[in-house]
Amino acid sequence: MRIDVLTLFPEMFESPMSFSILKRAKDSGVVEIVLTNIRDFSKDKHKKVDDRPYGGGPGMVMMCQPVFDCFKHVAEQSKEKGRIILLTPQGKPFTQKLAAELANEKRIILISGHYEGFDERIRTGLAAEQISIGDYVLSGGELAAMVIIDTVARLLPGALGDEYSAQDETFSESAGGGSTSLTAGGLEYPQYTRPEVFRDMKVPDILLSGHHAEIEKWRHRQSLERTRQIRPDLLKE
Ligand code: 6GU
Repeated sequence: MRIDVLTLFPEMFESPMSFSILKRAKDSGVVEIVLTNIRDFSKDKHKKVDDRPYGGGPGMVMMCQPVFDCFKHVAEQSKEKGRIILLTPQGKPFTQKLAAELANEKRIILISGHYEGFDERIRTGLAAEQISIGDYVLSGGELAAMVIIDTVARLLPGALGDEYSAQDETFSESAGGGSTSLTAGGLEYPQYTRPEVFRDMKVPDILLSGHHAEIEKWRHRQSLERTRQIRPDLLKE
């Protein structure tokens, strides 16, 4: 899969992509991530990319020219049109389901804004869909783009190494990984590892009992109870 990112801050992406699963997915060619700096396409003599909003109001708005020219340059690098996605708090919510859908694409093009937002003609002119990663405001779309890249990349075939994929099979009902916290639409049950007792806190007896059927039942009950307490909205679905 090819993921293009149009951004004013390509350097922000370096560290998250240099570790763990994302690094391996990149190194093994499962995913190709291409960062392009929008500012390089500004035709303004001061490389301006934002301006004051018509009608007044606070903040600055991302201008059409640099984004349209940057997009044209990026689009032409591959025959694949791809899904064109604008990162904004006004977008549809990013979910595991949407991540799975994006993981089926050959290419996605993420456009990260900064400042108060994008000139509306960027969305309409590029026929971009808008995605938000949650109901809070980030100072830019870069962190949102990284969240999407990480979530999508780990779903690609071959992205998770052997030690992970083996676990995935054990928990085949989970939303996509041994380390996921979502189990069949609810929250994950509590996990423990060695030692059996740490500072007087003991691992539940049931987990040491070897009764696999009972352990499964316990985990299911724990999962349901946690979901009811913390995320009742997930049970209504
Ligand atoms: Cl995609 N962008 C910004 N700036 N803030 C957000 C967001 C995106 N998703 C949630 N908050």
